[in-house]
Amino acid sequence: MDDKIQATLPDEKVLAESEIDENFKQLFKQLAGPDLEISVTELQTILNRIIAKHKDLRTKGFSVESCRSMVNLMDKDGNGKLGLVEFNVLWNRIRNYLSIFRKFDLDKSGSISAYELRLALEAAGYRLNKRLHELLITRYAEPDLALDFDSFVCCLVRLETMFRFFQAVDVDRDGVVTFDLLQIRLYPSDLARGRGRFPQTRFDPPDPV
Ligand SMILES: [Ca+2]
Ligand SMILES: [Ca+2]
Ligand SMILES: [Ca+2]
Repeated sequence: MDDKIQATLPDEKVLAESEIDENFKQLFKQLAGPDLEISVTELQTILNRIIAKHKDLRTKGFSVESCRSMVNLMDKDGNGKLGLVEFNVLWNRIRNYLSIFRKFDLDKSGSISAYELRLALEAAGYRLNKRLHELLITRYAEPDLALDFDSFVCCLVRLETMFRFFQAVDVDRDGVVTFDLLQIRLYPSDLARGRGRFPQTRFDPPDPV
């Protein structure tokens, strides 16, 4: 099997505060409370309230750990919470993941099997090798080797963030990133939080697990 790991992802719209529609802003205000920031536990409450309405999805709910991991991945300004713009990006991703989940849950089991995951990721633009697929299953699947909805979301948030980060720094798209001081200055929060592994001159996409 081809060992190359690639992703062809559509550009992600990161809307500025002024571009986000009023309904979403109102929703955000209710969810975020007076500090206008969504904390890890607020995110957990929100997501679990949403999935409770979708009875066709298999899940034991989003754990604090998975919500913390998502906040860390989406927290661009590094304040440990999600502001309006950051939450809008996550919200749009989750909506997209929900429709992918439904579309590729071919046997309507409410979960995503290893086979369904492969098809879903391919449709989403990822070409992963066998080893990475196995790693994802090991990391995110239940004992029956299928992913619950919450694990699927966490898996895709991580995968997408890693690949977008990689593409953002791989400006000449040759699959190899050479870090220089300028690039490091552009992504200080990523580096500070130790996202990925950074060998001295080359950066290959890290295993997103
Ligand atoms: Ca809050
Ligand atoms: Ca933030
Ligand atoms: Ca299924």
